Parts: sequence; structure tokens; C-alpha cells
Amino acid sequence: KLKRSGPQEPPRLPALPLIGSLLSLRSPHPPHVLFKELQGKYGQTYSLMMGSHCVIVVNQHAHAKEVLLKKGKIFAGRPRTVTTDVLTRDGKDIAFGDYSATWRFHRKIVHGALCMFGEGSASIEKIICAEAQSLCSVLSEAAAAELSLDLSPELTRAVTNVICSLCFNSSYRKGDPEFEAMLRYSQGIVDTVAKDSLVDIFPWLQMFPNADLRLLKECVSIRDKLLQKQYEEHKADYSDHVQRDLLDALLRAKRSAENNNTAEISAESVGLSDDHLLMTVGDIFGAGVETTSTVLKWAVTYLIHHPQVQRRIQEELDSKVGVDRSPQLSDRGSLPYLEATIREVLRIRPVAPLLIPHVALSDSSIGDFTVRKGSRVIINLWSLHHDEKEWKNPEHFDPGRFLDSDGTGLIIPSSSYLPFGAGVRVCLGEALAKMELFLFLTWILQRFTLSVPPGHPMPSLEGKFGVVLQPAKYKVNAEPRPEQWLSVVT
Ligand code: HEM
Ligand code: PLO
Repeated sequence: KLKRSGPQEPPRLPALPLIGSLLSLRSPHPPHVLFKELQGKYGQTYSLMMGSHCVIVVNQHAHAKEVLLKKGKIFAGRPRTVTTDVLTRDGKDIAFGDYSATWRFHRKIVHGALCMFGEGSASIEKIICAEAQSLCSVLSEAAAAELSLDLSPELTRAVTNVICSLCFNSSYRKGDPEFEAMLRYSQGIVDTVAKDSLVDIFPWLQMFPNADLRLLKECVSIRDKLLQKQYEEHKADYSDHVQRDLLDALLRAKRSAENNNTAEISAESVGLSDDHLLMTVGDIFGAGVETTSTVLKWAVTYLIHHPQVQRRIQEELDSKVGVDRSPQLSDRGSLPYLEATIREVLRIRPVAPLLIPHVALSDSSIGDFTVRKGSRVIINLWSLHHDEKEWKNPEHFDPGRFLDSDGTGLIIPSSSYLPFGAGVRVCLGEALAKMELFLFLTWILQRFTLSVPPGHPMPSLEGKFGVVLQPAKYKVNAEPRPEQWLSVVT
């Protein structure tokens, strides 16, 4: 056998002119599962053509870390696609915007604004606990009326109100028509954006009527009206002395750039146009809602499938927190089994199984493979989190993987674990998301035991693939725990 040495191209799927490798990609499976399967034939890192774009698919952690960390800046680009351009006014946001000074600047402002909420009177913890309280009272009312309910809208409203407080200093009441509208448009966007749908592969298809693209445009225009309304209100009430939320922080940055207009750096040139500001809050709001609520839904789904895991979390809560007070962030260190469960949920059902595509900004390499400038790189997090060499029985849900042999210390047993990505494009909301997951789950499980109503089938563990991997809808019984009947918290 001929041994090749030196730089070489990654193995490539068969491709035809114009349509690229589309024929090899027809499959009943969602893309992350198909990309994992194709490893068998082409190896862990291979390439394919989407239309005229070269796409490299990475299915193992060593190459993933090379792309995200070691060569993070080289691979920090984002592709422009028809659908993300519609959503973000041609990439004027953080997540889908290409690597640039503007992108760096916006990440910094958001990061600063999110940190600011760590302290101060309206601290994130207080905001989350208030929402957890209101969520639990909805569950209590349903239980008292012996009703089972779809938890999805309730979890989503709780999470939405947290991000609403942070972005706009506002919140939604149950049944608020604007909230219902938000749920609808956001689902429409999740269903249609960035799926590498046909329009993204063949930009010229947008000339023809396309149902998905029409739905996306409708949903985006509803979202933009709501964003615009917040923006006008914030501009009207703006003061240099108080910073209520993220939008105020962005407005302050814009004002201060405008006041420095003597230098050549105008607000436009550093990317502080109205469009950029709107798209940045839109991103944080959208990411804040869709990711955390999805993880909470997966957590509930797995807890229903594994009542022994639910029981063990409740025992841990009873012994470390008790029933006389509600859980708080300072309990995080003493609830390792719950923390391990959250880690396992993020492993087995990653929110973004393919991350967001990266783009090589210059000629480079991944392992021994050459990569040309402009190539798209897809990190298949699904493959990393389900790698049989790294995880024993990867489809089995077992929080114990993340505990040491005593069962008391938390560990990360494999480096093939990146639920929030890594490097320059790492998730901006990781800390916030972890606080929310911890507080919402502890508040719920301290008070209720979750199950499917008698006679109902177990909820499906198969996700619906979109820009986030979502679980199906189903009804839940939230039964108040007997331990709680005598206590003060309910
Ligand atoms: C990006 C995961 C919650 C804001 C990402 C990426 C992942 C991720 C995998 C892509 C990294 C890449 O492309 O390399 C998650 C998970 C969450 C979560 C698992 C919940 C458990 C949030 C929240 C926010 C947020 C709550 C907002 C506050 C963002 C933003 C980006 C991002 C703005 C784009 C970063 C960039 O491209 O520079 N997240 N995320 N995420 N996330 Fe999150
Ligand atoms: C979700 C639907 C919203 O209406 C718009 C939106 C904005 C930011 C996106 C988010 C959606 C989906 C999840 C994304 C987030 C940016 C980062 C996050 C893609 C499309 C992840 C998980 O990468």
C-alpha cells in the first residue's frame, strides 16, 4: 500500500457540478446523525461540496480543538447564507456575523453588560428566582386542579422573562398576546433559518417562490417590529447616568462613539449603527430564549424517563437544602449529582449539534489535511458527544459519568465534550445559562415530582433538527412532593 506523506486534501464525498454532494446527502436521518455515519466510509474528517462551497466535517475532538482553540482565529469566520442574511440584516449580529472589529466590539459590550448583572440590586439571581417562583405557582395550580400540562410554554416564558429583564428591563405576564406572538415567530425562525436548506445551498433559488423563505421573512418582520419598539422606548428614556439593561449599554456605547466624532471613528464605522444594535440584542434575546428553554425541556424529558435520577436529585436537595427555604446559587457547590445531570443532558442532546458553521479566513490545515481559505468547517458536536471510544454506551443517559468514584466529586471524564463550543467563538451565555438551569431545576424538583399522566406514552427522545435540536411536545404531571406539604415553601 502506498504510504502518503505531507499535506493532502481530506477524503471527499462524490460531487457533481452545481449540486455538489447533494445526492450523497439524501437521508432519512438529520444531518448530525448522517455526518456521524459517513465517518465509517470516509474517516473522521472529510469534505463535501454544498453547491460550490467546500465544507469540511470534523467528527473528533482533537481536530475540533485544533479548529476552535489552537487555530481559533484562523477559523473564526462565518459563512453568509441567504437565510441568516434575512435574519441579521446581512450579518450585522454576533453569532452569524463574520470575524471583524465590529464583531469583536459587540462581543465585548455584551460580555460587559452580562457581567454587570452579576452584582447590584437587580442581580441575575433575584430575577431568575422570581421567575422560578412564578413557574412553580403555575405548576401548583395545575396540580391542584388535577391537570396535566405541556411544560414547554411555561418553561419558555420563565426563560424569556429572564432575558427580557436583561435585554429590555421588561417581562411578560401569562397569556400576554405579545408573548404568544413571540413564541410563534421564534418557532418559525428556528424551523427555517440556517438549516442549509436549499436556498442556502443555491442562492439563485431565492428568485423562485419558496415557502420556507417566505415564512422566515414574515417571522423576522414581526420580530423586527418588536425590537424596534423596544429601541424607540429606550432611546426616549435614555440617560447617561442609569444603565438598566443591555440595550442601554449598547446605546451608551453608541452615544460615546458619536461624541468622539472628531476622530475618524464614527458610530457607523465601528459598527454602532441602529441596525447593528438591533441585531445584537436580537441575537442575545433569541439565543437567551431558545437555547436554555430547550435544555430545560430535554432535562425534564430525561428525568421522566429516569425516575431514579429524579429521586436521587430530590434526596440530594432534601439533605443539602431541606424544605424550609428555596435553593439559591450558593448551593451549587453542594449539589454535585444535579450538576452531573445537567452536564449529561448537555452531552446527550447538545443544543447546537453542529455548532454554527465556521469559515477558514486563510489557507490552513486540520491535522494532516490542507484546508483552503474560504472553506466552511462544521464541527459535529454530536459525534464528539457520542464517540464510542470516549463514552461507554453513549446513547445511555447516566449522570454518574460526570462523578468521581466516590460519587461526590464532579469530573469531565473525556475531552470529547464541548457543549458551549470553545475559543474565540465560544458561547457568550454559558454562565447565564448554567445559573438558569441550576435554579429552575432545583426549584421545580424541590417541590414537584414529574411524570407522564397515567396511560400516556413516554416522551420521544428523538430531537427535531433545526438551528437548535428540540424535543417533541407532550403533557406532564407535576405532583407536589409529600415532603413539601407541611413546609413553608409551597
Ligand atoms: C454561540 C451553546 C446559551 C449566546 C454558541 C455556540 C454553542 C452554544 C455551541 C456556537 C459556538 C461556535 O459556533 O463555535 C449554548 C448552549 C446554551 C447556550 C448549550 C444553553 C445551555 C446561550 C445564552 C446566550 C447565548 C443564554 C445569550 C445570553 C450565544 C451567542 C453565540 C453563541 C451570542 C455566538 C457567539 C459568536 O459567534 O461569537 N452557544 N448556548 N447562548 N451563544 Fe450560546
Ligand atoms: C432563535 C430564534 C430567534 O427568533 C432568533 C435567534 C437568534 C440567535 C440564535 C437563535 C435564534 C438560535 C440559537 C443560536 C442563536 C445564536 C447562538 C445560538 C444559533 C435563531 C447557538 C446555539 O449557537
